[in-house]
Amino acid sequence: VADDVRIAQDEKVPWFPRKISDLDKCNHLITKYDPDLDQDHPVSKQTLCFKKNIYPSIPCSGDPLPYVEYTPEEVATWREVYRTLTAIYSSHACRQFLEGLQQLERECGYGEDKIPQLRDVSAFLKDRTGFQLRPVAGLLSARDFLASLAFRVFQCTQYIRHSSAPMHSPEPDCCHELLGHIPMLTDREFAQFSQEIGLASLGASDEDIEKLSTLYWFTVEFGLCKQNGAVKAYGAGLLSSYGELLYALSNEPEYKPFNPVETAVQPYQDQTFQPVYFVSQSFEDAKNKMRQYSSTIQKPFSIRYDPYTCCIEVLDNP
Ligand code: HBI
Ligand code: FE
Repeated sequence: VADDVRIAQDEKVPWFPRKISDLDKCNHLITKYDPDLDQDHPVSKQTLCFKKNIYPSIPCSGDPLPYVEYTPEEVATWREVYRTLTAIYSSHACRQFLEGLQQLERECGYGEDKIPQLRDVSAFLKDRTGFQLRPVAGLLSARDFLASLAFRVFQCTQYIRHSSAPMHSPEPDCCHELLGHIPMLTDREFAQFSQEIGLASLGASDEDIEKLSTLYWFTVEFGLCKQNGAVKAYGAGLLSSYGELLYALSNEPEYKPFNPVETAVQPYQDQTFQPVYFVSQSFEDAKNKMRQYSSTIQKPFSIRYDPYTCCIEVLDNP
């Protein structure tokens, strides 16, 4: 209690979740595309229904994730995305991704004929790496999104892009989550890397959140890594985009070695392909570099995650 009071009084420290149920308060959506106003980005009726009705009422802990009945049109969109992407994974995706996807196909019902249900995928991940999914209605603020990673919770959209543009989605949808992110989250080293970005974000200043977002962008979303002398993709934004996956591994873009201090201030945008990609030597190397970087973020306290209680312990800096 004393800790709570002290930190609450220090107005320089933004609020952050201490226990997993606090994630119910990490639900600040960012409206980038308002489907009512932006006619260039059609969304399905079901997406609208998700966005407007269902999600605000789903608590983080407790009720099982809802099963969704997808329409035949939606399954057709999934099939096209699945077929197109799986055709190039073996040459373009990193080993951990391929192994994860294989396990999901064998043990979690992944395939082109049906859209995997978040409830099943969440249970599968929980067994592998302790990650669990939480349905979300769209883009969250960077602070809320990163905070959930600290608890090994991945906030995940459950609706699918519009059928008129199966290979493109301006916002995350379940194709991006299920094909881009989930296979990587079955890997222990990568899961730990993801959680550590989240832990670094708790109570960080807006400026540090901005840098951590950028690091997240160039690793978890658009990261490349060296494997057996070749460059492979591990970023979910690449692994869920046929066009950019081909482009990123062509000889057109610039590559730089992953180095958090430099990567954190690299400008980026989400409207076209990235002009530069960062290449890690391995996840272990990326994790060590990120840990070193995080230790330089100034906070008036330090934190520790207690895996038994899934709570954050706050410790005073000596
Ligand atoms: N919200 N739902 C959702 N999914 C994301 O991948 C996501 C987000 N909000 C912010 C974000 N990603 C990144 O741009 C980083 O800022 C963390
Ligand atoms: Fe993503």
